[in-house]
Amino acid sequence: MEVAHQPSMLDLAERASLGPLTGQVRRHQLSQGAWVDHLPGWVHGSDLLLDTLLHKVPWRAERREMYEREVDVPRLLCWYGEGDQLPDPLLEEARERLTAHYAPELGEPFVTAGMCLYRSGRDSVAWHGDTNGRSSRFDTMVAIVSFGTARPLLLRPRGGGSSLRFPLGHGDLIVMGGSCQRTWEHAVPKTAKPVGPRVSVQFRPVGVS
Ligand SMILES: O=C(O)CCC(=O)C(=O)O
Repeated sequence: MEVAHQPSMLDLAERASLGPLTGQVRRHQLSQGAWVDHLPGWVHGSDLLLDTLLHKVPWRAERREMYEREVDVPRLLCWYGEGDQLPDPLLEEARERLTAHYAPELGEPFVTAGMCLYRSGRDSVAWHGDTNGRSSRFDTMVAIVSFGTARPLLLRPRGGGSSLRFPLGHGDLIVMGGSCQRTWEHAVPKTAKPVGPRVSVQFRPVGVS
């Protein structure tokens, strides 16, 4: 995948590694039983991993129906299901560490890894909740680790209200939990600014997408 990318001067580790979660993740309580945990810079040396993700992931372009027309989905995608080997061992470690940290609340492991590549500011995802499967009726968690240029993830209550903004890139972690997928929506808007690529890795329990 040829996407121009300039490494961050703030993240020049020689090897990618994960920082601690306990005592570092900050929880934001939202309304209606939703919450968001946030930890900037969880992955140290995240730009090394960005390169691997850009080159090793078999990115796919998708099309979808909109207003009776087929249009390009404005980002590239890849899905790693249960048992699929992830493109870098650090991602396997991240999934294990998240499973261990959230086990008392989640009660099941993070299993799948959805990946999105935002090639430039023209790529985006519109307001939505991850409500396919069990998350349409039950509380769950979606943990997102971001690589590359920070792009804002916006969150707002379903049905309207003011939004929260989390700039996510360079190894940042966000976990959407509780009723967040049912009662809140999230989006990554387009930007006219000249931005580099961002890869989002979303870990979910089985049956949630
Ligand atoms: O880019 C992100 O981190 C959000 C991705 C997302 O909302 C999704 O794929 O459902």
